[in-house]
Amino acid sequence: MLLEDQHPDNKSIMVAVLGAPNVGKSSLVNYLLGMDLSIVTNKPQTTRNRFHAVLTIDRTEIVLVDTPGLHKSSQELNKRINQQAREGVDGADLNLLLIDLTKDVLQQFVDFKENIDKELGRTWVVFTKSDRVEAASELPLSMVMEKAKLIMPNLEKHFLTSSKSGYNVHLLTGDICDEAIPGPHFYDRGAISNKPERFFATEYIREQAFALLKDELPYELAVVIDEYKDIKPKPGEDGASHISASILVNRPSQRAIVVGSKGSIIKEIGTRARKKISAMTDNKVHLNLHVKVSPKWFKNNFILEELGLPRAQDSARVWRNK
Ligand SMILES: Nc1nc2c(ncn2[C@@H]2O[C@H](COP(=O)(O)OP(=O)(O)OP(=O)(O)O)[C@@H](O)[C@H]2O)c(=O)[nH]1
Ligand SMILES: [Mg+2]
Repeated sequence: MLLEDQHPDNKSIMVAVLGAPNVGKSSLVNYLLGMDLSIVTNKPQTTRNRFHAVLTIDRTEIVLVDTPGLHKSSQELNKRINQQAREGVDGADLNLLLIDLTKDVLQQFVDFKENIDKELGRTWVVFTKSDRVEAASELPLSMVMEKAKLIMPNLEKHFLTSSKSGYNVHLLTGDICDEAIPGPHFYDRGAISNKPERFFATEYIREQAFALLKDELPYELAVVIDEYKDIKPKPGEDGASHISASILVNRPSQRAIVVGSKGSIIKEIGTRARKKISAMTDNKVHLNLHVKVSPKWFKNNFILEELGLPRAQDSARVWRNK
């Protein structure tokens, strides 16, 4: 629904942020937004749901669509995560295809074309992590682009960036603004996402679990909210959010690891997540965390839908022969 009473000079653009897992999509979204909204870890497949992150510069609204990293997998959870990424391009005016300079660059174009499995509209290439490559500004990126266009002919220009140092991100922002289309904004001024605070609360808990746990465990856990109550401030008393959440794991042995010795790990996850939720909501937060064994939750349609991951409509077509 469009907002009413809009300024006649308003412009808007929707930009899908795409690429393989771990290339730096969420880091770029956060840098552009100027806040740590999207979760970032050093592990691939951190982002599971696509969402809008909204940034307004003067009269221009940029709606960034953060998406999960596209990858090959025949597992139900990953198929649904991939579907989130594929649907992220629907309605986008522009796509940013992020390519990690620390990995095989051309292979990323080949893999992306195969995994996205649909025609993309206008697409710019954003080479990421320039700070991790020696003499990055001397890389023959124009030559790389010529080869990449043989794989994906609709690629337009490219940028060499770092979300760590901010290198060239302002150029990207400026060029995106230049492409914005005159017309009304989709979001109220001040709105930063289409997802509610409770979504980000689960994300911040999962982010800390990803950071503190290793091996396959991060991929076999999920977070669901059991209760989220906002208590309004009273005279002389601050308001607070009371949140109860469950970390779902696949096996009892995983429960013991997430809880940790004398509850040390779950306590640390809770402390770190609470700080981040509190910063986001600008409110005091009471966070109650539990660990629940929910065998094969990642194959359970009911739980996957609750996690915002509906069944991939075309999974049969996309994943045949794989
Ligand atoms: N040095 C450096 N590291 C970066 C940069 N951008 C991202 N990273 C790191 O790369 C890792 C992955 O970053 P994310 O932003 O989570 O990547 P993503 O593409 O969103 O990953 P998924 O959500 O798993 O698809 C993290 O450890 C980041 O800190 C960058 O410009 N420079
Ligand atoms: Mg991400």
